[in-house]
Amino acid sequence: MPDTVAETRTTCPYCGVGCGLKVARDETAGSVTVQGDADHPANFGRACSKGSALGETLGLDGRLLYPTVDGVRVDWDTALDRVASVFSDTIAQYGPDSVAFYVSGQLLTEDYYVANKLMKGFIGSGNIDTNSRLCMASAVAGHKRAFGTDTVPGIYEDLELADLVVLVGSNLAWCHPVLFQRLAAAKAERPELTVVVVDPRRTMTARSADLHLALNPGSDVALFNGLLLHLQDTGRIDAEFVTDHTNGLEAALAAARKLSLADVAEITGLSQPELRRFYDLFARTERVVTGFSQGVNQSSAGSDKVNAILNCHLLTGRIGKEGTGPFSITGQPNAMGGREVGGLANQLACHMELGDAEHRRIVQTFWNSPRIADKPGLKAVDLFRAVKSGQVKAIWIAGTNPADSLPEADEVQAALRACPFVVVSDVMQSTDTARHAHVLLPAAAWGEKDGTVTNSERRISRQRGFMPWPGEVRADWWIFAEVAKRMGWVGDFSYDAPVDAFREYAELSGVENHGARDFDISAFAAITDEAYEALEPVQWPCPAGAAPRGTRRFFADGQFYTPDRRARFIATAFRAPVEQVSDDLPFILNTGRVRDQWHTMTRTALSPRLMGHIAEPFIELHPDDAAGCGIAPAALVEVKNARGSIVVRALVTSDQKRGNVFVPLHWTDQIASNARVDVLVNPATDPVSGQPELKYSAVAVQPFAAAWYGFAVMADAPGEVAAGYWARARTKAGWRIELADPALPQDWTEFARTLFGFEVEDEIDLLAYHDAATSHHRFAAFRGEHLVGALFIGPEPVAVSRSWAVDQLGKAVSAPDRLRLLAGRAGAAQPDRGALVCSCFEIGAGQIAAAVTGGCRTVAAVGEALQAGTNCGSCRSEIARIIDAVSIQKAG
Ligand SMILES: Nc1nc2c(c(=O)[nH]1)N[C@H]1C(S)=C(S)[C@@H](COP(=O)(O)OP(=O)(O)OC[C@H]3O[C@@H](n4cnc5c(=O)[nH]c(N)nc54)[C@H](O)[C@@H]3O)O[C@H]1N2
Ligand SMILES: Nc1nc2c(c(=O)[nH]1)N[C@H]1C(S)=C(S)[C@@H](COP(=O)(O)OP(=O)(O)OC[C@H]3O[C@@H](n4cnc5c(=O)[nH]c(N)nc54)[C@H](O)[C@@H]3O)O[C@H]1N2
Ligand code: SF4
Ligand SMILES: [Mo]
Repeated sequence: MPDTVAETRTTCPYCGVGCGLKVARDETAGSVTVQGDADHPANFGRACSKGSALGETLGLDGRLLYPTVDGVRVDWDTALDRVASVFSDTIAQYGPDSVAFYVSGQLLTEDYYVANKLMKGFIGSGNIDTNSRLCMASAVAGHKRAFGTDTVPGIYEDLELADLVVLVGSNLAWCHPVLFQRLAAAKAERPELTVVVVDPRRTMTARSADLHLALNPGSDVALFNGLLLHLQDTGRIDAEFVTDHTNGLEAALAAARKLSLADVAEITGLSQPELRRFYDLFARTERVVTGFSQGVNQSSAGSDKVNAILNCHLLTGRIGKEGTGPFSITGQPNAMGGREVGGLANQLACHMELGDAEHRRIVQTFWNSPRIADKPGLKAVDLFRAVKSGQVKAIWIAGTNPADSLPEADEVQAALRACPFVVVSDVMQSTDTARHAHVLLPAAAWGEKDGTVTNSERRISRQRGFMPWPGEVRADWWIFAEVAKRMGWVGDFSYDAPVDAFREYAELSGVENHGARDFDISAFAAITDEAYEALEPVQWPCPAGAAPRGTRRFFADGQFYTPDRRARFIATAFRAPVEQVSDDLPFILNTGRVRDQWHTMTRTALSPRLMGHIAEPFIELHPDDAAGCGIAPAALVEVKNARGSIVVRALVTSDQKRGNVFVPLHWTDQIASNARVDVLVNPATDPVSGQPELKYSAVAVQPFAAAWYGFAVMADAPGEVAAGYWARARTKAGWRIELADPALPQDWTEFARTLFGFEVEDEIDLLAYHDAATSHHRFAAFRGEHLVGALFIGPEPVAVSRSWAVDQLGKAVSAPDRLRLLAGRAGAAQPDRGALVCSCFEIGAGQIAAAVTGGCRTVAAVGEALQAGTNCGSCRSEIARIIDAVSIQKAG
């Protein structure tokens, strides 16, 4: 390795798998390469497409670099004084509950701890909630009801050691790709390992499963209640475990008995043979792991769904043992850490409860704080309603983008507009939330900041900085601490470095604990600066006195954290989702993620590779529904209900059930004209957890009446876009944009110049082709030899090969080829690459299909021929799907 290359071991900032990464930064070239860390026990060297593309997201394009107040750049003192004084004045005038923080599972533990301490222990309000309310709250509530505490009993290895893995409401292949790869590798080695996927959609994960149960959305409680009864009635139970270590079975069984198998079949939409097959499989397999994620949590019955699953594991005693257990798969890199520090409005730090007077005493004494919140604060959805109603008058949002990610998102925007004082800490200048901020605070980003995160298997890992800090960015913990000091609590927030907060937090976890609370990392209470710097990934608990390795699994001994140390069965009765479809709103809107984007795309959209996978917001709908609504494949669709409407591209597929549609949550106003799906989403919440029902809203769909459609590539960012529909994406050499509008522009040439952002004096050679009869218009713009823009317009969705057009940008094009380019056809010598499948080697669907036609029949063979799927492996299931599709075509 050359001298100028520095290597850093750190942790991925995306999903809750928490992969260790090795980053090599060439200080001379300024380039960064990222690969999986072979020594990290979460991933053993693997990394998915998003982790591998991190190097492409580290530029300063769009970064927020300086504090601003009312849009004007100021120095830090001015900004911090402003935040502290407005918060202090508001509290003085209206009381502590008139202010709030809304934070994020993407903050580091140290940031989170400091923010939570300030709000709950010093301001004295419970009004700090986090985007984990949208993500993990139902899992937390379910765990607490059953175990007395929010404990994930198992570890990743259990998925590999199990004989049956049931994935409920989890698209593991796309959302936790490295954990999925570990599972796939275990299955390849032991084909008897059976995978069942419970998801209304046929996802990439479902395609790879032995059994896919495409249940009706919202019906999981009925499915698992049926399973509980089956286990009981066939005697497949651990009677000793139930007698010695649990309470409440009778009530749970009584609730489950309300439905017969026929009722369960009716509610879930699954056939009785399908149900029996699943129930038998579960009953006769001892080593079962049930992994669950947002199809479970994001529901008005989320907590009951969680407990219905936990009930089945308690009845069979399949918990805490190798290869068994319920497993809540966490979303964000520090979703778990946020739960530990008590970021939710009803918790205190270190798994202590705001509602428990003893816990309040312990924490207040330790913090030596003037007051401590004595009641839970407002939960996310209610919090923003309170902002709208004026009850909350100052809000500080850090590391999350609620204008896009909360249900009823236009109401959230209205709340932010109405709020007298909005502070936003972010790493990006322009987000849909930041545009409402009175004070914008520039945070240090991944690669700059330092601290710890905890992954889905309770493993604490270090994120380490390796980049210089640009502009005047600061660490989130520092920003919160500086405001706290300015509010008068100087001594209580004098941390010099994240390690100071970490030590304090570790110490608190051990105070008056003695095994009474699961979360204990007091072994680190006196960790030295050097040891923190060198900290290896470690699973909690790590109590003081014990070797800091941690116990690997919880509950093997049957000891839970309830007062009588027994686990609790919870009686769960099936309830239908809150919002129902009707003649006017006949479709159930499901929402979620795609493989290569992260939430509101503030970082993943910077990567051309990641944008190459799916470059446009879309709606998946069943072919019959599409036909019934007059929607052709690739047409634009308006999706709407009383809350609002969006416009997205139709992806017609039988992977959807009839009557169900799916739209990803990712696209925002920064990237598309009108595709914020949360505008449509129902704000109903689970009564126990407060988690919103993000997966079930009623909508109508109809064709978006476009007079014309367009597609363009351009070297510079699009100028003014005079079109009702647009969606843009970065490419290697510039940008691509999809366009459409109900009205024709006056003059296409003018339209093209404006779109490309050309000034009159620019020396541009603009070639045009018009076919008045067919209403096709094409433009190609050259600066010297080089193509700097191409625009294709037609009355139908434009059929030009996107990958080909993207590849032409920036190329020198000779005169004869310019005409071919205008024709928008790939030359014979340039086969169409098709939509990007393998982000790592940039291999498209067209190339893979060609390889399959040429004889490659397995994923491995495609890998050998094209390299596709041989690096991060995130696309292997998509390659398999193409092999299937092409083989069927050939056979047919
Ligand atoms: N690529 C990518 N990965 C990510 C993220 C990302 O933004 N992009 N975000 C991370 C975060 S924060 C999270 S929380 C996780 C989420 O990870 P997942 O929960 O796996 O992802 P989702 O796509 O939100 O939803 C999972 C599935 O739930 C299904 N579902 C909907 N309704 C129901 C139902 O009623 N019952 C059942 N059983 N299933 C249902 C949906 O069809 C969907 O396929 O992903 C993490 N990983
Ligand atoms: N319809 C629908 N809605 C959903 C979901 C769904 O499945 N369907 N899923 C929900 C779930 S599970 C989640 S987790 C949320 C996620 O939703 P959000 O949290 O709103 O989404 P992100 O895009 O991750 O927002 C993170 C913000 O923090 C900024 N940021 C990045 N790094 C840092 C940093 O170090 N410090 C600071 N201060 N800021 C930083 C980013 O630029 C970005 O603006 O969405 C929820 N909303
Ligand atoms: S699976 Fe991918 S996104 Fe998740 S932590 Fe690992 S590399 Fe990051
Ligand atoms: Mo999440």
